[in-house]
Amino acid sequence: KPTRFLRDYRAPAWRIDDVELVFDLDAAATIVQARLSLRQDDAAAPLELDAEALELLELRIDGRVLGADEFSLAADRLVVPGARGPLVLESRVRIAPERNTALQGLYLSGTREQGFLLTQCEAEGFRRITPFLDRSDVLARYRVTLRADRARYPVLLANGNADGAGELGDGRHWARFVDPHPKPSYLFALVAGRLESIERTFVTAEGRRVRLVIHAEADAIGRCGWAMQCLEQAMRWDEERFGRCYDLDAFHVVATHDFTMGAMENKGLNIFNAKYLLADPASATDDDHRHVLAVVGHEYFHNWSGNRVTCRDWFQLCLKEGLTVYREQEFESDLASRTLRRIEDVRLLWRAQFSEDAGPLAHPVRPDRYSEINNFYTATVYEKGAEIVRMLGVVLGRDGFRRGLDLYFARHDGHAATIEDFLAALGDANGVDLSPWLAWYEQAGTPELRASGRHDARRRCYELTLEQHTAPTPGQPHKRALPIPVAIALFDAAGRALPLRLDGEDADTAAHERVLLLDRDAATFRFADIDEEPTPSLLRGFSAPVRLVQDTPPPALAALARHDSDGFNRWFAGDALVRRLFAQALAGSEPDAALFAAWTACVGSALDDPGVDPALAAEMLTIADATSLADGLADIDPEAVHQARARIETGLAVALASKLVRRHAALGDLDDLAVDPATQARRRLRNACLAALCRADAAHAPLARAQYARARNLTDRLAALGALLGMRDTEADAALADFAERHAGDALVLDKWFSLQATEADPRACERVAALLVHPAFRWSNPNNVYALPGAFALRNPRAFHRVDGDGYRLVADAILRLDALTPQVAARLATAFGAWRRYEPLRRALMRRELERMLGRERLSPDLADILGRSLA
Ligand code: HT7
Ligand code: ZN
Repeated sequence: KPTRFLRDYRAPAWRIDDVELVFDLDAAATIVQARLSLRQDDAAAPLELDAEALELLELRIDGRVLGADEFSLAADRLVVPGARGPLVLESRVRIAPERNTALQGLYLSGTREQGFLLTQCEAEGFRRITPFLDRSDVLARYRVTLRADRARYPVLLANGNADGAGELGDGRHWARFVDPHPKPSYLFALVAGRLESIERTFVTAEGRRVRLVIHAEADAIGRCGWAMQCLEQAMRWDEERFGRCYDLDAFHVVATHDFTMGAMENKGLNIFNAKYLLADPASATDDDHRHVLAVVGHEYFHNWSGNRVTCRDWFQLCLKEGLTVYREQEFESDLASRTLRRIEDVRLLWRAQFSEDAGPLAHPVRPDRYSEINNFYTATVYEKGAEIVRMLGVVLGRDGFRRGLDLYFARHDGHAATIEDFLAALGDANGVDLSPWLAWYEQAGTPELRASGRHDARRRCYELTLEQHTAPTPGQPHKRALPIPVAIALFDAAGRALPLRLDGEDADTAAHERVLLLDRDAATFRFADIDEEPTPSLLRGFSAPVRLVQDTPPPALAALARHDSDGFNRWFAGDALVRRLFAQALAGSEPDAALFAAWTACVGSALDDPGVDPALAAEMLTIADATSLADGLADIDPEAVHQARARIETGLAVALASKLVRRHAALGDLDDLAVDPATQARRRLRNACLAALCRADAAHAPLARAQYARARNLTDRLAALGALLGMRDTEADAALADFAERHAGDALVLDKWFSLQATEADPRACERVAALLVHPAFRWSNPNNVYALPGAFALRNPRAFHRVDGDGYRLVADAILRLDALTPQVAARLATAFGAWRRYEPLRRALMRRELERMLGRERLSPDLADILGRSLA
């Protein structure tokens, strides 16, 4: 595919005001009739429509059938050179949903006999349904009629409000939908098939009665209750926190097992990967329950941040995704544990985004070029995009941010907007110029923030010097200084937060926590009235997505890890200690005994203190993963990273064994089936204790065996199985077999079983994965299976993937090539596992490069995969 550039953006030459679609649905051959009312804004521009994988049966303009010489149809484009607007274009095309394994456009979920039809149109799938101006700045009103065999497709759904239904004879029926809200084509959706549903009524703050309907196949409908509760909570929360109400008579949600991503926010008809919709304690873990809450919220929140106000073009993808991830994070933080959500988000940012930013696939949050847009649904666009919104929230404050968002929605409702529009609305509502923040969207790479403090006893002040530096990334050799908000508190020796008054400020206004803005390469902030050397707590709540390098001595970090009033920063300080220990272990030296003792004492005190949130204690016990610990390293030897990490992790467990036994026992009597945040937090801690104990000493195996045998929920059963597998217990294989038998036929649970084996930090996981690829429950055409097995192996098992004999690389490269012929988007996602190849030691580097070149040398690669491989090797 040719590269597209942001700088080449032109407003559409033609626009579509109204769309009428009629579908005659059938898995083998569906006929789509479209009637488009087109307007011409640029008299010189020919009519060019996007069209892919369509068999064109007929084309008319203003009722007249066009002859073959009046238009041309190439691989991706339908051109009508002589057309002059305004006009009505009618097309009739045939498509084959059951042969659509790319899962974009109209496709079949499940089998021809049992499955159902559905669509996925973001980003460019609508052009695989009908010829169209398939770009997000063409907003049209849709009227859609679905016709199908009633017995085979009893449920018919499309966006908008229902507008009639009836019989057609021959056992066929029809249903019509009208969507009053103009929308871009990527938000179009239809669903047809045999589905069951659950339903509730929701009355919005504006008084609208809305039918909430969740649809799933018969064997899954019993697991939709949790998602319904989450949906109601999300709708209420968006009204209360952001003043956003729902705007149609019905909101439909559908679960499918065949989906390349998490879910899709189609207007009034969200479609979900079953993994993020179905949940009950027997078949979903606590984490799954929280993910359902977050994803249901995320898709619902898109109704405003994405649908009512959409993106002008795909370069602006972060406009809807960054903002919606931020809204989702706030939703979960308000409803469950804010500290836990923040720790998890930062862990994800470090693991997925910082590493993306450090390699050849690095790109700005708003890319300025792309060849395949599907490859830009990345951690950078989503997670770093959300971090930018969070920073704006920090500098504007809660009320200022709300004012700004209100103005953004009011100004751009029903339109397609840009990042500049977003910053202008937030700035205008608060009387500030936010244009310097554009640099965060335009510049790739993770800034390094250096902080050094100096206490001046004579002048009773504390000087904090902050410096920023961003290393070059592909295509961006020189970096600008960014505005970096640094939330800070200073603690005295007794752990009390000190009033923070900068030199020259009024004494009365001193707050105990404040935000410093570093908006140049370096700056020094001088705090007055500081009598003794304070302990600085920096970047509180992780106020900016930077790599913090601080000169805070270990005893001060240990003090923060014990007493910081910000739960996130307690964990953050503990993590800083872990990283220093890890650096020593990796260098081959014995970890500093005092440092080790200080760290284990912090974790131990979190374990002992009943006043500490158990979720925080669990996180303090769970050290950073290998990918995140290797952040910033060159010539990585994954085996050495594994050994160094294991040494620290096991050392902690051994040092705290008696405390772990005590806390594990004390947490013994939890309600097995409760999923409220408090119970989840205690269960999390209990399972973190179990994992640590099993790591410390094989003598604890009976605890894991007993938990496996007794478990009544999936969280406990899976945690016990993981512990047995990790310690290579003699009963691990029997437990694995038991688990597979117990959950046979449950695809989502078996995916966890696949993942557990694929991510076991043992080089032999490679052979295990190879064997599981022919397991009857594994299907190459199912993205969840692929992400759970070869995907988990490639992206979450660095020790085995990077096996020094290169077998891990070969296994994954073979899988990618096989997948590319089926579902290119999934193949491309897996191929990102090779992206960081230049950061590894010479042998691995050569082996990875060889596999990249082998894949790139294959004929007929998809544009998706060719793009990732080409950029990786550039
Ligand atoms: N907005 C959704 C994106 C999405 C997608 C993109 C490309 C191909 C398939 C896809 N399925 C869903 C997801 C979201 O809510 O962020
Ligand atoms: Zn989204």
